[in-house]
Amino acid sequence: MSTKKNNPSALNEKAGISPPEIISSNAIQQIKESRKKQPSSQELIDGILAGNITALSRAITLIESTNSNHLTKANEVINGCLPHANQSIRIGITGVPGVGKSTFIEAFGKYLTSLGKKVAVLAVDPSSTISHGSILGDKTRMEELVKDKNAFIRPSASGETLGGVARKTRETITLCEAYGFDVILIETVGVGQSETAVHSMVDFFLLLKIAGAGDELQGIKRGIMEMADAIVINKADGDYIKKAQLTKVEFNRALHLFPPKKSGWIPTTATCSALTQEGIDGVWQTILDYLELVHSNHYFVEKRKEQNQFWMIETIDEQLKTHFYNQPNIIQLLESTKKAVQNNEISPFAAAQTLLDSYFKK
Ligand SMILES: Nc1nc2c(ncn2[C@@H]2O[C@H](COP(=O)(O)OP(=O)(O)OP(=O)(O)O)[C@@H](O)[C@H]2O)c(=O)[nH]1
Ligand SMILES: [Mg+2]
Repeated sequence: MSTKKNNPSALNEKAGISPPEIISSNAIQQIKESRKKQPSSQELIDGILAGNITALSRAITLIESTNSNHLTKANEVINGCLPHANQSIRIGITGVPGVGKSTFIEAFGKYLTSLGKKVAVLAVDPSSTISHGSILGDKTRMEELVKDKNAFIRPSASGETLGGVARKTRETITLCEAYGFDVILIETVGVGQSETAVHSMVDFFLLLKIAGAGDELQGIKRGIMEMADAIVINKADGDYIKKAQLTKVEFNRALHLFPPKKSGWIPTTATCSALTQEGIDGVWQTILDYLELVHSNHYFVEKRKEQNQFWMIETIDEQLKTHFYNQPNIIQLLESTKKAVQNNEISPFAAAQTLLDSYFKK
């Protein structure tokens, strides 16, 4: 090893060429320092409450982490933020791919920041685990909002299950509220169960549609329409204005067939163009009207209380399931039992019972 000094290896650094800034020893030292200094949960809480966006991002990363060591710290941060949360308006936005959700959020978000509001944009997209983020993954449709200092955009957490992704978003809301965001927009894709999850974490649920396409074409299930507090027909511009208005009337008629909502709110329909921003202010006015009603009849507070309970139970369900499926003996037994069930050697119920018995006995 002592010969190393005289070794004329090509790998040795040549005199006269200084390394580029990015790998200079100074920069490396800085990176090492910042890695060493993992902020404590109290530092993160203080940072979030002081409006430090780096602290917020780091805390969200902690929530999203699958490392079980991070769980305690994440919970400490959430608990520390909780007394300062609950002050925002949470709005869920859904609609099938291509309906214009991202463009709408860009226009709506910009409108809100122009009113002096601080806006956070989150997403619930369980497919992001597979596709690495289909919604909010590309921020290209939110070019302006990304640059806005009063806006914060965070793509969907990638978890293995919808439950996991949804819980993480739910916890992220708490942090965003403690930070001081006035409006939290949560985007989801108009298919599958993610709508139900988002519906149970927001105050107002907005369904985006486009003119001309029938319900089947738009792939929207009746249940999603039933959840909506407003249906907005997007892309009402150019040649589509008339068509959009007709579609609006149709949806209005359809909405009357649904049972009345517990909130006392009668869902509204409107048209807008995320592209020209026509009608965007009207959507905000509708939300303000809604808030006025649900504050005066106390539904707002009641719904949030119910949602808190719901998320407690959901989290228990989720964690129990995760714990069950991660037991080595269950993993093993599950494989062989699955085959037995497929071959009709044992009934699905008896098989489930065997697995559960094995879980509870250990
Ligand atoms: N004419 C018109 N086009 C629009 C409007 N809003 C969105 N678009 C266009 O519709 C296309 C899809 O818009 P996006 O905002 O990406 O739609 P999305 O719902 O976010 O789609 P996914 O992220 O794939 O789910 C883009 O080409 C937009 O430019 C609108 O109000 N009018
Ligand atoms: Mg999008």
